[in-house]
Amino acid sequence: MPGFKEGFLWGGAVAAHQLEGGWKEGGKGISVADVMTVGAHGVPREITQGVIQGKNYPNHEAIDFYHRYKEDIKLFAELGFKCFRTSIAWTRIFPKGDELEPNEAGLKFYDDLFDECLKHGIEPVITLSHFEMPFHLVTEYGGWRNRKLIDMFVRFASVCFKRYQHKVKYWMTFNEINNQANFHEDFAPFTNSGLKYEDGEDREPVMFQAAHYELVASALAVKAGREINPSLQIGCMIAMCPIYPLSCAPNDIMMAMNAMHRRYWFTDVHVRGKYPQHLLNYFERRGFELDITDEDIAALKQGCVDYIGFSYYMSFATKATPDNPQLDYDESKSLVSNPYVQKSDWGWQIDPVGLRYSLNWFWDHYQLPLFIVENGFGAIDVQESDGTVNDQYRIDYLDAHIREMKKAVVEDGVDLMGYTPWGCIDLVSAGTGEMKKRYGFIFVDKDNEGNGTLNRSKKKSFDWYQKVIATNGADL
Ligand code: P53
Repeated sequence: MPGFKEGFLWGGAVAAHQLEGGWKEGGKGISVADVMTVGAHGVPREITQGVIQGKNYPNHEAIDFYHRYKEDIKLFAELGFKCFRTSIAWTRIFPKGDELEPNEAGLKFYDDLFDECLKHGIEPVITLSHFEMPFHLVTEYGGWRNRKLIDMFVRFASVCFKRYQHKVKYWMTFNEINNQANFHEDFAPFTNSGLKYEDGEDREPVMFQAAHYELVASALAVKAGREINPSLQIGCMIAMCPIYPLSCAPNDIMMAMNAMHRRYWFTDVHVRGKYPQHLLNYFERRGFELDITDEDIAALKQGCVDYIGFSYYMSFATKATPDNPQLDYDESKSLVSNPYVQKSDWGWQIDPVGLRYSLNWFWDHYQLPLFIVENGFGAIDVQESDGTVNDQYRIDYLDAHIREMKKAVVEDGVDLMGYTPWGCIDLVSAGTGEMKKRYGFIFVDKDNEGNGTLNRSKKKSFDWYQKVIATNGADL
């Protein structure tokens, strides 16, 4: 029976700031994640002016992977992982971000981590910037609203490519770069781009400017990476939540199309090396005058990505309304509930078919290899008195998504490189900072207040996923 290709990259995904801890060890600097407190569903994380004593900053210790990674990688090996996606904490390599020379202790940590993976036959898959840029770049430079960050990022990327080129083949530049399409809230602009808005500031053009500098930085990094070692594979990373029309009313269809334009133009620039005309027309209509130079335009063309990495958790829906004659998309207002799907406890719409749809959407648009680098079910797990966790709901979620992913490959002919479910070991939630929103196959004994032994144990889904990998997805 046809299925996933040989060498399919089964694995799991995490990000440095969500599991490492050791926030001051080995010369590490303070990152944007280090100044975010714990929140909850409906309670945003507070972004503080530096680290304030007495506040609960869950990323400071996280799950202490910094000291326990050997034990954790052993468990990943037992699961049968072919790859492990994590990020390099920028602040371990350049603690403030604007240094000219990297921090050797930070570089050494990732050398050891990657060696440990390779020892177990696990290939590292690395994101360069995953919501953890140096906080110093926020306070001193205003984050990515400043063009100077381009050189700093490219320096960081080049140091990493040079140092790890023989250990890491698969790279991604900016995690979920398109989250900031939701610029009315504070979370995504800060985590994507280190943006803190002034009161009353027109947020939208600032977001487009920051995203532009990041896209140029990404393209220059891709170019630098190819010059360092042409065998490196460098991709982008997009948060895919396909936006459906609520009905077949023609204006609902157009509204959904516009919404897709506004959330996914980032992929056009990464893949095709130029801005889509609809966006240039939008800038003009809105009177946005952005700093986009001829050199930038040339750079974008020279740094097109090799593959598209994306996360998929949920789908969205939208509809046209009379107060919005241009059918403009505002992510904080334009989304509606989809009556055909269920929601998680955090309100995320569960839609396995949407994954097949997304794979086809990317493939039809771009014909580049695709890599599902995040997918998963954040849920409250209950550990029984004997230590077991019966997370059948997680198995059901992942099973349904893998079945749809298989149809996309086998029936629709999509070129899929691999699948790395999110938070393969329980970690700190990015959106809420909670430990309680768990994704793992491996349970970590720690709660929202930071109590617990940090002990690791296998959940029911551990055995299930082990079998999925062992049979290359034949046994679901
Ligand atoms: P948490 C929003 C929408 C889709 C993905 O998220 C998102 C977010 C931000 O919360 O983030 C990605 O932890 C991100 C990971 C994150 C994961 O999805 O809020 O790349 O860092 O942990 C899950 O449940």
